[in-house]
Amino acid sequence: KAWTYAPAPEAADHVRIDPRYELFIGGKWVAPSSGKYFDTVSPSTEQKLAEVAEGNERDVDLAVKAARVAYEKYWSKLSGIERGKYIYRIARVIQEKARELAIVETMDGGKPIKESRDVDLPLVAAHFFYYAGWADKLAYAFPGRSPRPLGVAGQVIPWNFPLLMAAWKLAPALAAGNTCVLKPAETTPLTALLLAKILEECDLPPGVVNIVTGAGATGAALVAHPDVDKVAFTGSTDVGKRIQKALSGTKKKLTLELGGKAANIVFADAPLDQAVEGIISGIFFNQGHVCCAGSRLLVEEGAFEPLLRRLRDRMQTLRVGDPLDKNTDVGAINSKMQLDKIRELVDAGEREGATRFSTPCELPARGYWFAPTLFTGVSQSHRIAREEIFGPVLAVMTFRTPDEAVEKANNTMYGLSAGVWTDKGSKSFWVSQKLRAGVVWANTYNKFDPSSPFGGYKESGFGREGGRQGLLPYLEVD
Ligand code: TXE
Repeated sequence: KAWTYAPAPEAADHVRIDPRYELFIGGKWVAPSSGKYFDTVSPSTEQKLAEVAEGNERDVDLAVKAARVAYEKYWSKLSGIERGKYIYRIARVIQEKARELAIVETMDGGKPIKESRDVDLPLVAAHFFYYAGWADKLAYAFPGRSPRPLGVAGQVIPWNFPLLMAAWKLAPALAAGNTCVLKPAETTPLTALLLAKILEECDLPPGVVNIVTGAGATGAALVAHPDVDKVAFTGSTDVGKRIQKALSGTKKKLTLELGGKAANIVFADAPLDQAVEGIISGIFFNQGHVCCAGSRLLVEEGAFEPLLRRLRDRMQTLRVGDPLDKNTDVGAINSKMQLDKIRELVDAGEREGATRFSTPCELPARGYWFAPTLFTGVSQSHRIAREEIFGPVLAVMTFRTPDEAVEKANNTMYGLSAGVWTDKGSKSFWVSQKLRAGVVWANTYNKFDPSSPFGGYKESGFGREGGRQGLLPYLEVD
């Protein structure tokens, strides 16, 4: 099989990536005060795409000040209808530029173009459209109460859905009347910077949204800034815990969306062909870089053999390779660091005695790749059954009764999502009531909608994003 390493020519025609990006502060492109830049690299080619400003404490301070001025002088005084108009405009321009944004997302992050084109970008636009609609209806959202914005939101996002996470953070914050400082992840800063250009094109008043790129230290400076009123973080459970500690005793409101180790539970009466598709998309979508990935498959014993046979057959058809190729199912691992983490956990799985099966495929010599993998013979104490791998690796276990399925599914420190596959509606309701997870999908997986709240139980975090509930973290509701 031939692999293409460079962007397909038709894709490259549709994007313009500047050689260098500055910080977006107070509506202007500002050089970082340290004078330092870092490279953002395509994980599928290891080619440098651009250099990006490394923001430090001083830059964060400038951005928070710009956001404060914009909040006091302008944004908080604007009517909901006017705020909504800006947000609708942003949604429309995102739709117009969806193709370019999808290609850049794929080049910078490694996800297959068919996902960035058909999932990420439509959802990004949908989030802005959805929250634009709430901007003038806050009083109806909370009848008899008086919802007020909090002020300046400091938002730190990860690299698995770079533009979608920016939309999840910015759209509700702006609709609720807050101004924002956003810190994108260091491996995927480009689409947030293209979004800044879209905000300029939409004439969003200066300072309403500021984008400060950089690594973890930039994020730490942002969440620690004394004039930030609200912190929203999506990322690792470790960093989330550190932020929670740092913020305790301050005035800041906090929401955390952290890791997961979701169980996908398949009963023997489930439509197995349909379940196979849900299991495959549940774990291999976006190379498994998904906080709600269905990374533990729990199968009722009677269905184990037929389901595993179908799963292995289906895994052989997955196409791994150039993410810009429209036929690719599984793209590149986002970074060398993430690849090392996946390898370490897979090695641990083999050492601990689980049986490995991987899609037979020839991986490109350059770039970061990992073949879709499943483990059988997994016990609950194995690291691959307990730790978030955040890669295309599925741990398969079995159960005999619905009670045992629930007990195993809940046997994790996480509680973000789960899936249930059964022909019986009553069983899916019974199981989903017992699962300690923020989202439960029945006979489907990875379905997202801006009107649907998303968020975790236990160490998967707290607060909800999406829906009317997604407005709450950005409002003081008296
Ligand atoms: O996450 P980090 P990493 C999980 C997943 C992955 C692991 C490590 O298991 O393998 O975390 O990924 C910023 N203060 N998830 O190391 O470091 C950082 O710059 C403030 C699950 O990339 O948490 C980036 O913008 N900010 C998850 C963002 O936090 C800090 C998505 C996330 O990076 C910071 C990502 C600090 N002290 C990883 N340190 C999900 N829930 O979807 C780093 N950052």
